[in-house]
Amino acid sequence: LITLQQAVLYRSATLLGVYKEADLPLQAADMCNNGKMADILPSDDLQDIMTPINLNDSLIFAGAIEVELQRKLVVDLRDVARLAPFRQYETRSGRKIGVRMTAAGDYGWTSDREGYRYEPRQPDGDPWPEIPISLFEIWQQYTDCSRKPQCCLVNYYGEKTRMGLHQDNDEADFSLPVLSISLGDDALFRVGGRLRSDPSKSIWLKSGDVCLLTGQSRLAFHGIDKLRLGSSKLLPNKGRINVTMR
Ligand code: MD6
Ligand code: FE
Repeated sequence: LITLQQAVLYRSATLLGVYKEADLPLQAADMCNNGKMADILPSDDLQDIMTPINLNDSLIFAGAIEVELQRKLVVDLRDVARLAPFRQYETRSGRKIGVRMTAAGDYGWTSDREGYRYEPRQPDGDPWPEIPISLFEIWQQYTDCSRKPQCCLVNYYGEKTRMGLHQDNDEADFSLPVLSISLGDDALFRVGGRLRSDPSKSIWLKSGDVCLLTGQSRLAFHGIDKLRLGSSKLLPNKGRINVTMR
């Protein structure tokens, strides 16, 4: 677990605080995981069903979501994309990010020449659509966290799209997990440690896999090195969707 000092350090770097208690007094951290820290996940029920792969303390539930539900998630994500189209954002330096992104929930992740941040509105001023219930149910099942995720980020990877090593550290409370769902083509996922230079391990994430960054791995550097384009039949135009809730 991160020390308090580290937490304060990370918090000062927070842009717009997701899970900021002052903004959301009804969502106190102790509502999560029945008052326990959210580091001993998943719920007991789930551990009976499936043992996750532990990759540098990230937890990977291989094949967690069956094909029928994967299809339903894609349908629901199309509805999200109708209200909040996938966009190609720029970084502060003006470089175009290869992954196309949209979001649902109270906040979406955006980036432009002013940098990246969580925003309560889309770049065109519209609010983000609601997080589909189908996705929220997966959050509930795998995190044992009674709080709703405030941001559901949806990333689309086409041919040759990568995601550089990064930490998910713009949230206000790192005792809460980040859950990811992979849909479509296989992707080579790399997870290291708290430092960019820490040794890393890799695994091919497949359609229907659920991955949790929680506890020791919550602030681990991670990224996507490459795709196996066309390895899945789920998305008619190939590619991969990764959904992360936090
Ligand atoms: C991806 N995943 O799978 C990138 N972040 O396309 C992430 O960036 C990620 O898998 C936080 C938690 C789990 C993840
Ligand atoms: Fe991430």
